[in-house]
Amino acid sequence: MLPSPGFRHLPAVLTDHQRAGLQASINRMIEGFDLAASTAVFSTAADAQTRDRYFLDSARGVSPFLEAGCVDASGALTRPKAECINKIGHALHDHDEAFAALGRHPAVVAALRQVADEPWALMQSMVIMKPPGIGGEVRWHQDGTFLSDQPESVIGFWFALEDATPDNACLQFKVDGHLDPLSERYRVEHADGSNRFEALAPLAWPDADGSETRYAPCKAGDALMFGGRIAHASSTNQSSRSRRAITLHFRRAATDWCRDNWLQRAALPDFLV
Ligand SMILES: O=C(O)CCC(=O)C(=O)O
Repeated sequence: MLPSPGFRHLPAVLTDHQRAGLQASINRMIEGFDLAASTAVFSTAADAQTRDRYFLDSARGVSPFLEAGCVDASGALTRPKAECINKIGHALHDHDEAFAALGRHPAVVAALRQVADEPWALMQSMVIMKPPGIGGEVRWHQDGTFLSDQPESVIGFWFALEDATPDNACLQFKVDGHLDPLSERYRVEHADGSNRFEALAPLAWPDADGSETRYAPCKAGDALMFGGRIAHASSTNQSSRSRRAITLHFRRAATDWCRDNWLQRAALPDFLV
């Protein structure tokens, strides 16, 4: 296994034109969503099995996930559509040209090749919407918990589509978190859809006093690159400023993708860079 990297700030990766193209794609996706199906899944009345199936199927599609508290008792949205969406995942690069181009962005490919000069496979793409006033917290986690290969190689990229600061919930990292062991793995038994977290090693998330936390503010167009072990999080967006971002997760193409990862691309062709 290669050493798991910490985080790197890559300034000005996206031009204004590229950002506008990605935003236009996202806005088209949102316009096209019929949220009736999603509100049923995210309403408090939905059962866990329905929710789990929706999540597993999103590995191959372009699926909206709703913010908590956005659906009222009658199943209606309580805010404008775009403000009710927490994230969109998880195979946008297989369905949208702008996202496919982002996966092949020369700065991304060059950064991956610096880690290992060999083909990489893009496994997951996601939009994190973080709408103003409601965008939900992303709790401390290690990406390797949810995306696992052998030997471990997962690397994430996070692209700021808008300025991101501590005020509007920019990403935060655990100081030296890349040196930590992987604390747990999320395993899915695809035959029956059951899932569980397997504890691997004790790990403390950063203290609430902020002494072990490093904020990673970004200008619109900047990117962050980080390995699968470094714990990261973001708070609720309580500001009046939106904080849209895109994440991509790659692995070295030569590794084995774990069969009990929740994310299985099944018949989708490999996306190699
Ligand atoms: O954008 C965020 O706030 C969180 C993203 C994240 O944690 C991830 O992609 O793993």
